[in-house]
Amino acid sequence: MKITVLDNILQANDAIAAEIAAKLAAHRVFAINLMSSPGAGKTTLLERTLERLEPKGVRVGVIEGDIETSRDAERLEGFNVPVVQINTGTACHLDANMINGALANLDCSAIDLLFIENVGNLVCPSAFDLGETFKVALLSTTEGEDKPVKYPEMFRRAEYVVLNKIDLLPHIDFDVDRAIADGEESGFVDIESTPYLAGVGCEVCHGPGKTHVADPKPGNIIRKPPETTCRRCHTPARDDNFSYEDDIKKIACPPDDN
Ligand SMILES: Nc1nc2c(ncn2[C@@H]2O[C@H](COP(=O)(O)OP(=O)(O)O)[C@@H](O)[C@H]2O)c(=O)[nH]1
Ligand SMILES: [Mg+2]
Ligand SMILES: [Zn+2]
Repeated sequence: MKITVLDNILQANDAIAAEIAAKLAAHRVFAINLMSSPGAGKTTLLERTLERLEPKGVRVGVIEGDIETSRDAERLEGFNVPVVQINTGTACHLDANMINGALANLDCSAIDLLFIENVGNLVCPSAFDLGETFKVALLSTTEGEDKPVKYPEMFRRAEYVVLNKIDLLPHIDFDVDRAIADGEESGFVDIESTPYLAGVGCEVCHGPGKTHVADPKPGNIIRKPPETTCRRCHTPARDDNFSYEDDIKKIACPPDDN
């Protein structure tokens, strides 16, 4: 019964989101729904972005979503952009109905780009379409590299993910490659995105899993990567059952070759 109710809420939301999308398209407004956990740096990113867009003459509008206060809207006061603050009260996400209300206070014919700063929360904001052009999820290094894998919907539904606070990388234990790779089927993505994982794990035997499944040529297969290679991914924290001697047999290709 509960599931039916939730479906209805999301359906009603999607209908309003579709109207918003049509309205924005009619005014040629590009809209970005900015989502992250609290404090990941959404407002800071907006500040830095507005600094850069203002001299270029891009006409920007902002909708700020917060449970309480208009502090984020106040931070943008120095910029010559219209800002509408939504206070959600107890709601932990923005929905399309709230955006509809905010748009009544924003002249869509006077803007080219609309930023919507969602409520800081890695869970439900991703479920509520707002009629945006793109969803952008921010992940900051101080949150830990496991957040994409623990909150998969947020990072799966976002068209773009921005990794923020990279200036802090030298001071904290955050593995950029793993943050990116955890969202992928096979870990290794490509040499630019995940250089650390190149030649690690199953990739060492046959390249990225997806590629191998599509074209399982036996050429270029390394039969037995050294244990140190495997242990770069199969750390005690990630895989406490890992046994090099047993597990190496499972990835042999063909299987009886090891
Ligand atoms: N070191 C560092 N701090 C940042 C960065 N971006 C934001 N912050 C800080 O993180 C805190 C939260 O930022 P804020 O923009 O309010 O996050 P929001 O809650 O997602 O809007 C503030 O103290 C910012 O100064 C960054 O790239 N590096
Ligand atoms: Mg903010
Ligand atoms: Zn919520």
